[in-house]
Amino acid sequence: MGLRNKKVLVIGTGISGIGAAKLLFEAGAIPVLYDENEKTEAAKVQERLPAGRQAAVYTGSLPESIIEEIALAVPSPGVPADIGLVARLRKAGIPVWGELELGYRYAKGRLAAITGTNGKTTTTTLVGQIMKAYLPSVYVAGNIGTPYTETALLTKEDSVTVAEVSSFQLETTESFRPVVSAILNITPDHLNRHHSMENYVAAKEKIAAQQTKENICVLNYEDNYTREFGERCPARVIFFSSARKLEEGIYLDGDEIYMAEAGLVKRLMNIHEMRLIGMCNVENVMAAIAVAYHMGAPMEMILDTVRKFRAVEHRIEFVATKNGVDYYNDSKGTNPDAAIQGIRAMSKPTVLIGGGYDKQSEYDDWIEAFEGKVKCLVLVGQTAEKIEACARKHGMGDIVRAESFEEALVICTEKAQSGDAVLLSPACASWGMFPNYEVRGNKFKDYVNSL
Ligand code: UMA
Repeated sequence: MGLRNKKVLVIGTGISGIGAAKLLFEAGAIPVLYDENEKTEAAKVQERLPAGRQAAVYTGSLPESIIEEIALAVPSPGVPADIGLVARLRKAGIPVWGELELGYRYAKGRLAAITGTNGKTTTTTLVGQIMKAYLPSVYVAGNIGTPYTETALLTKEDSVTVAEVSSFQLETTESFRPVVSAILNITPDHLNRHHSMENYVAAKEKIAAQQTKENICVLNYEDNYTREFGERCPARVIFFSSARKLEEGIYLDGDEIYMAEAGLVKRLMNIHEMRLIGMCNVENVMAAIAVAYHMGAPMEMILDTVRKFRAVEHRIEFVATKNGVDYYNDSKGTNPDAAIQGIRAMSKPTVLIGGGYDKQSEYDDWIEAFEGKVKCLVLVGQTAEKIEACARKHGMGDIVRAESFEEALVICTEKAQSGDAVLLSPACASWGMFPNYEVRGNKFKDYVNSL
């Protein structure tokens, strides 16, 4: 569909909405911006548009007449695909392309896309660094923080985009077709948005929906959902495994990573050559190697970048040692499964900060993963009560509820003694207390650095 001179409704005026509007201006379309939040100031939204460009901005409610004027709607990732407005648009026969789909339709060059409940930021960042070492025109975009619509405009035929994609974004894709895709793992998350595990898994699998056997989909053999998906995936599947030798694919045997390809087995590296910690990161590295290799990067260049790569910010990130206590920021542990990786990576008695926005998660597996390492659990936010009840059920004794994040920080410092660790790995999103996990993680780091 050509968009020249057509009115396009952009739903949401966060970074994706502004990215989409910029792309639409370039495509000759007429973006109309709408944000459900009545506190959004239209003038402030205008200021974020490119100089000299004007768009109609509606906040709070959208006049019904607009629906009759538009040719396309572009919801932001945070807009659920089943809300009333989106349903009305679909009923009126208006195509709905999510911001990711819009970016995809205008991007040039080749695309590698990575999803998964956990590890996608680390894997995307690593693949991005590898591809940048290899090629001159590489963009890293998507859920990682730079909307895909922003970088799509910059891409050329010889560009490579490495995109982190979320289930929120994949839900509203149609023609999205990466050259190489990857699903790292699927564990319960965002169930309040997707309503069921089945819907969440279906959204993740959309990453490969338009792929064919000419394309590659990298999947985790040790995850039941992704292993099973491998049997019906439309792309050529490359598995990775942290627990068994594979006849074809990338796997861990002892401390060594191997690649089996067309009957040949090649040793790639020892995991102690990596600067990342935790088995989750071994899996991320294996997936990144597979993605980069199938995007054409030479293996020596891939391994060289892996050896130099450090943890991404907010993911089991070492902050500092203060008064003999090691402080780790895992603010990106926004669901129980991610937080399990966080606590597993700890080797000292740990004071743990948990709690935040309620995504209707279950916390049993996370609390079982403490394995006696958590000497005190400090809880904040909407989920504090639910987590406390769950932790008590599992026999956890020292639990403190803090009224604010600041109070939680002070309690941690009081509770931790020399030789202990303090870990912020909340198992919950930051929403409600912070705009995003980065702000939460930075607050933690600022506090630690001020000690
Ligand atoms: N809004 C509506 N109607 C709604 C919902 C939201 O109008 O029904 C409005 C809000 O009032 C707000 C705007 O939409 O003004 C926010 O849009 P958004 O929530 O899509 O946020 P963006 O700022 O555009 O950021 C989005 C992603 N956010 C979400 O998916 C919630 C960012 O992922 C992503 O980095 C960015 O696009 C660029 O691609 C964040 C995230 O938390 C990091 N992702 C989840 C996760 O990783 O678990 C999926």
